[in-house]
Amino acid sequence: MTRVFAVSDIHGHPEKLTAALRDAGLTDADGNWAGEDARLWFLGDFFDRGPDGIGVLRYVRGLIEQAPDGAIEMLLGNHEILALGMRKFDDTFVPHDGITLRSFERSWALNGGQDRDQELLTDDETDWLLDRPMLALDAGHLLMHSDTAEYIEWGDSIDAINAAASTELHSDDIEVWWEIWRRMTSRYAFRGDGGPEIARIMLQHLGGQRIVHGHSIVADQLGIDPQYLTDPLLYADGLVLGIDGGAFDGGPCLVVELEELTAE
Ligand SMILES: [Mn+2]
Repeated sequence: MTRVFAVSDIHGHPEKLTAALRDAGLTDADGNWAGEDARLWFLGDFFDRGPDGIGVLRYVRGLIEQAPDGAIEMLLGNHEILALGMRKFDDTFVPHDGITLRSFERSWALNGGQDRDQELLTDDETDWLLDRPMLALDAGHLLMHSDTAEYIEWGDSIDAINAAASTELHSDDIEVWWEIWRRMTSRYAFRGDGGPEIARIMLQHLGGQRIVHGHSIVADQLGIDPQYLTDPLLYADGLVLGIDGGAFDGGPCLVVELEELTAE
């Protein structure tokens, strides 16, 4: 049976990613793909906070070339939207009703944007990122970057959501882009008393038996320092798996094998 893995929120730390993939047996001692027919999902946030988002992107694209077609896929995170929005719109103000000044440059600076990533990002890399999806389903797992229900604002199926978001990402409207960034930056939808019900509704609409997400650091949810985290967190009545180890904040890069789940 094909083994399926997910990793998220590498945030500019390629050295943590390469070590974690090697430990999981997905790459060899030289960092080359050794996962045979395993599948590996990146759940977004290559960029910002840590120093070398470009290094993460280039390493992953190299692995994709080495692996069989479709073995490695990447979903977009909010920090891809932020990095691409910064590149596209820079300090242009976003029109809105409030009194604060809004721009991608301001949000990018506030959220750990790195000058070097902006300087090195190529047109080819930008085009590739713009064609990545938001959501996927594999081995009974609904895969997404952010722990938010706002994805369903784009549509009522994975394909509809990916298509609608892709159309918006290919627009030049800053207000459209800002709304994508806002949606993907929301979080904690599956925590608390109402969390399991939100998760259940997402799974009913989009498919899968369990949601897997990054974006919100698992150690924060447990009230521990990220350096002590060793495992992902299953919560919301077992319907949701959080895998963001907090790599930029002293935590591990978790490469998580997903068990095969089948419909009841
Ligand atoms: Mn994120």
